[in-house]
Order: sequence, then C-alpha cells, then structure tokens
Amino acid sequence: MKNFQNEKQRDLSTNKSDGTNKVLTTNQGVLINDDNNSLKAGERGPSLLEDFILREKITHFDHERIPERVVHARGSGAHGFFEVTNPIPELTKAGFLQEAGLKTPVFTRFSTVAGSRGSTDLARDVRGFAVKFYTQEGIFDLVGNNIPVFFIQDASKFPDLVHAVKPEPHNEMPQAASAHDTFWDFISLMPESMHMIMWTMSDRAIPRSYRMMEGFGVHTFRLVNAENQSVFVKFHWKPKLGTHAVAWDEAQKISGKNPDFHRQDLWDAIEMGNFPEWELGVQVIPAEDEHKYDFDLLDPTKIVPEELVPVTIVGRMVLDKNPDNFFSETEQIAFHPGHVVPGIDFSNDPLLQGRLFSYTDTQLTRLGGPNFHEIPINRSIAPVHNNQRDGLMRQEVNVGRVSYHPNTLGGGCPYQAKIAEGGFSSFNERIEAHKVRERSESFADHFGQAKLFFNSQTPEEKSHIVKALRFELGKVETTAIRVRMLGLLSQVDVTLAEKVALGLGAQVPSTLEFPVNKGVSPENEGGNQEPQTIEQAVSTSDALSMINNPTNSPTIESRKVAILCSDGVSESAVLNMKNALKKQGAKGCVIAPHLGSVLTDNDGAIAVEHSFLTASSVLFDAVYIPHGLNVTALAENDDVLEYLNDAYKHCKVIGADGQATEVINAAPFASKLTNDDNGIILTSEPATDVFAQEFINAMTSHRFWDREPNLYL
Ligand code: HDD
Repeated sequence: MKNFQNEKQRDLSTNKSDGTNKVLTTNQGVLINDDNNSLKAGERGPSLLEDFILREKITHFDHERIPERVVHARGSGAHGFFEVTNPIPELTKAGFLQEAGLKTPVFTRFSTVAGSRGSTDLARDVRGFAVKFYTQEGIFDLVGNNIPVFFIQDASKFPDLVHAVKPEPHNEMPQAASAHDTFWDFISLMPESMHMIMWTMSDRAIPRSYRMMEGFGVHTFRLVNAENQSVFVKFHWKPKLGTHAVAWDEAQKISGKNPDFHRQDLWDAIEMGNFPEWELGVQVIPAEDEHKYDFDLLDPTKIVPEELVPVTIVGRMVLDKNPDNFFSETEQIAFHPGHVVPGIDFSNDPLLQGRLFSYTDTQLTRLGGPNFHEIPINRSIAPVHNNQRDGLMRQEVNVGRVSYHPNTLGGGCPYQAKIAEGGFSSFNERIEAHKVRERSESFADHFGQAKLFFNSQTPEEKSHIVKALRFELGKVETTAIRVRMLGLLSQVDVTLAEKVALGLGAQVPSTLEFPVNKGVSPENEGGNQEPQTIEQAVSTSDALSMINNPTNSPTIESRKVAILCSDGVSESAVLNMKNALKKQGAKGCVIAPHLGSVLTDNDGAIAVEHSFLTASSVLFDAVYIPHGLNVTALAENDDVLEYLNDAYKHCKVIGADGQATEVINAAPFASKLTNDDNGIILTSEPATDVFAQEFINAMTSHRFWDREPNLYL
C-alpha cells in the first residue's frame, strides 16, 4: 500500500503563506507604501475615516481573538506520524491498522484541563492527550488523557465538575488549580470520583514532560472486523522515555520561572531532533467477556488491570514537526471522540455517549460556525463530498445545482458507499431496554479501584499523595468539606485519611455523610447510589505506579544538566561531562554568574548559556559543579546555594569533583548527607570518565525520592 506520511503536510502547504522577499499589501492585495502613519488632515490634524488601510489593519486586530476552549484551553501540539508495527486485521477493518509499516499523518495536542490559555503548564491537573489521525478513510480522533479513568460516570455531571474546578465565579480565583472550596465541595459529594482523585493527587498530575506521559482513551471502545465481529478495547499510549514526574514544590517554582516549561520542552525536543515517541497498545476484551469482571466495562471510573488483560502493541507514534503557526494549527484544531472510521465504534459508556454530542457543539461557538472542518488543520485528506452547504465562512465552492439526496439531476451523486466499499455502518448491537433515567447497579463500586491504585504505589508515591491532599484540602476554607473528604479517603485507606487529617489538624469522621440535596427524596438522592467497595481480582498493579512502571527504561535521553561554572573552571571537566551526556542524548548547559563566557583554568573561555538569574535548578534534571573554579565565591553565592538546595529538595542528582565538593559542603543540607544517598556523586579528585559515568547512572534513576521524609509511614 502507498505510504501517505506526507499527505497532510502537502495538504497544509496549499494554505501556507510566507512574506519573505514579498511586498506589503492590504488584505485586498493593494500595495502599501506607508505602514507607519495614518492618513490625517495635516500632519498634526485628526485622522480621516477614509483611511481604509488603517481601518482594515485595526479592524482585523480587534477581532483576532476567539473564545478559548471551555476546558483544555492551555495546550501545545505537534505533527507526526503513526506507523503500524503489528497489524490487527482480525480485530478491525480500520484501513490504517491493516499493514505493518503503513504510516498515517497525525497531529497531537497535549493540554491541561482547568487553566486558561495563558496559564502555567505545571498545574496539578489531568493532561489531555488528543491525537488526530488523518487516515485514508477519514479522520479518527483519539481524544484521551494521561490518566485512564475519569471523575464522573455520566456526562450530565460534566458541566458541574467543570464549574466546580474552574476559578470560582464570584472572584475568578484560583487560576489553574483544584485547591479551592468549590472543587472539593463537589468531589466530597461524588464518591464515584475517588479513583480519579487518587490519580490526580499522585505525581501523574505533574508530569516532567509531555514526552514522559502515558496516554489513555479512557472509555471502552469497540473494534469491528470485516466479518462484522466486534471486541471491546481500551487504548493505551506508552512513552518511549518512560513515565516521570517533577516534585510538587518544583512544579510550583517552575510555574514562576518558566510557565511554558512543557510547551518549550516539546518544542525544543522536536527542534533538536529528539522526536517524542509512544507505542500505541490495545487491551482486547472479547465480546463474551463483557460481564466477566468485578467492574463494568462501560464505567469510565474503572481500568482493566493489565494483569487481567495485557496491552498488545499495534504501532508507534512519532512527533517530528513543530507547527508553523500556533493559532492556525494548535488553537484551531478541533477534536471529537465521535470522529471514527469504519472498524472503530463506541461502547455505551454514558460519559462517552455524552461526549459524542459535546465536541461538535462546542466548536460552533469556539470556531464560529459549522464549517470548522474546512480549516486546514481539521481538513480530512480523504475526499469530502456531501450535500451540506453554506454557513459562515464557507470555503468550498460547490458546483452544480444539486445539494440533496436522492436526486436524478446530479446523476444520484454523491452516491452512498456500500459497506463492502468502506461505507461506515454502526455495529449492530442488540439493545432491548426500557427508557430510564438511572445508573446501572454495576457502577456502584466507587472505592475498589481507588484502593487498587493506592495499594500499587511505592511508599514514596503514597507519601506524595498524602502531601498533595494536605496541600489541596489545606487550601479549602470550609471545615465541613475537609471532614467529608477525610471520610471518603478513609474508605480508600484508613492510614491515608489519618495522615492527611494530621496535616489538616482534623479528625477522620467515623461515618460517611452526604447531605441530602434540597428537593430530592432520600431514597433517590439525585440518582446517587450508596457507594460500595468491591474487592478487586488484582490487589496491586505495577503499571499503576510511576516508579515501578514497566514502561520505564534507564534512559537519560533529552535530559538537561546544569553545569555551574565561574572563572577558573576546569575546561576538561566541563567538556568531559558535556560529551558524556551528549553520548547519552542528554545536554549539559553551562550556567555562570553572568552571560558571555567564563575563563577556564587553561586561559581559554567557555560560552555561558544561562546566567544564574535567567535559569534555575528547577529547569534542569541534575546539577554538576566542576573543579577548578573559585570555590569561596560560589559557596557564598546565594544563587548557587539555591540551585543546590532545590536540587537536593527535589531529589535530583548533584555532582562535584575536586575542590568543588567544598561548595556542596557549604550547602545547608550538607549535614543531612549520608552515604546511602546514591544521588550525590562526589569525588575529591578531579573528575574522570568513571565519575561522569557514575553521574549518568545515577540520573537514570530519575529521582532519589527516599531523601524526603515519608509522610505515609
Ligand atoms: Fe473532553 C476537550 C478529553 C470528558 C467536553 N476533552 C477535551 C480535550 C481532551 C478531552 C483531551 C482537548 C482536545 C484538544 O486538545 O482540543 N474529555 C476528555 C476525556 C474525557 C472527557 C479523556 C473523559 C473520559 N469532555 C468530557 C465530557 C464532556 C467533554 C464528559 C462533555 C459532556 N471536552 C469537552 C468539550 C471540549 C473538550 C467542552 C473543550 C474544547 C473542545 O471540546 O474541543 O467539548
């Protein structure tokens, strides 16, 4: 089959515009002679209404903004391709999954959920992971998150959830944060959210990089093969670089130092040729196993443990091109879980079913009308012919007098496709039911998998969850909300609830309390069920832990190391470390008290990339201080001490050689150092290759979390 890797790029190129060596014009193509002065009655007189050049320029500017996304407003995206490695024709007839080596162009957008377009990348939040596949059979969007479950089970609660988490309506605070009363008020009344809360309070909600996140389709979907047989599937993205996070204190500091941290990381990685890569996998559940598990496959607050159904890898996605224009591509892209191709179909998950309405609807306001599919980034590379017409900003010029079906005047065209020719037909699932406004009893287990997640975490990860909950609930002002949350947490793990309570100076309540909503009878409290805990077939799963995650590989590829320098630094030490890092695909950056260059021990000079002022430890994965420099000056430099303190606090690798080790001895944490801290690499001798290797080996552990006090123990 033909390789269509560049087809979307070719399609986009028809809309690209480049002003290089071109003359300035109005939008009407009239050449502009003076773009600096408006037309006036005399050089000191009033401007004239007649000035069409001024009016056009200002009018366009006045209308440059469009509404931001209701959720997921803050995001970054990139182009790339999806390549099949393990075709699955026995499971699906989707053309783009049929043949090994077949490549399909994609555009992927990562996002936070709650914050506005200009908010920080490092908010504690779910990350959106949306992939648009430009297939030969039309567009397939996999609109997922970096967390495999969701807060709520039914789409009707989505507006409530979002209203609760967004800045509070009276004062528009806080921005991009769930740590406030309305969010926890809602959550404390929604026990079904407890599994998701475990994930969002874990370090999954503060990724080190978009490139180091897993992705999940969340819902159960269906695959349908050419014989019209169907299986259920869960989609997974597994990152090549492993799944990693930053520390919460670090996240907050990054938000100040570089709120574009994730955006920049993605951009820089692609510019440098470190193309982010994920494997796409599916968990396949045969139709006859639909009711086999302790949970309902249609319940989006549940995972299918990988121990029960392993993930089969079907292909890989590589992001290899940054957008040319943020607005045209990343902002205007419109995803929709309802964009599927023949061979992929929906399950009856009530959250998914509601989403199928929401996504086209929201674009009508955000992108201004029904023709958003014509915007270049949204345009299918498969031909589009139908009888839809007109509407705001219509681009296509439909020829002929026929815009209806059936017709004879147009020869019956465009004609319907036979199923055998690729026409979409929904899976003919048999449904026999009463029309009811109810939730299935099989959705009532709200704590079983929250426990599974929590029990799968390492002690350090459990401690981070305690810390996150102390932070979040500590920001809540209403005592009753905190107490209600402690009650819910005690259903997941009593020690967890007690440890959080300790930080809040509160007591874990002995009973769960859900105040009855006004106007609703106690038997039917707004459709809420009595929450249950169902013992899961699997009690722990390494795939749920980031530290024990089987996707993690010992790579330091694309990691960044701050090399703190000043005049007199050993040139060979700096270059050795830089080279050793480069060999591993990582980067050493020279940081010094000032920009320009620093003098080296052999009267040479080394270029400085950042000054202590323009960079900070939180923007790097490790810190190294080479020998030869002015130890006293560095040891007394507050900026250097802050680098070291932060690096230590955030459990990063710190290295020094020769007399530079004295700088470490001057750091406030020096008295805490023990021989057991494998993340502190020191040698009193000038560094050798062995030292660089030891430093790199330590970096492969990502972080030395055991340096922190464990709040769970
Ligand atoms: Fe959603 C955007 C993912 C539930 C309604 N959603 C949006 C984006 C992602 C998700 C990644 C951003 C896409 C982009 O980058 O443009 N949403 C999810 C996941 C969900 C989920 C994984 C649960 C499993 N969403 C959900 C529900 C509803 C919506 C239940 C409504 C009933 N989502 C929207 C939306 C957005 C959106 C309002 C805002 C902007 C957009 O669609 O295009 O329609």
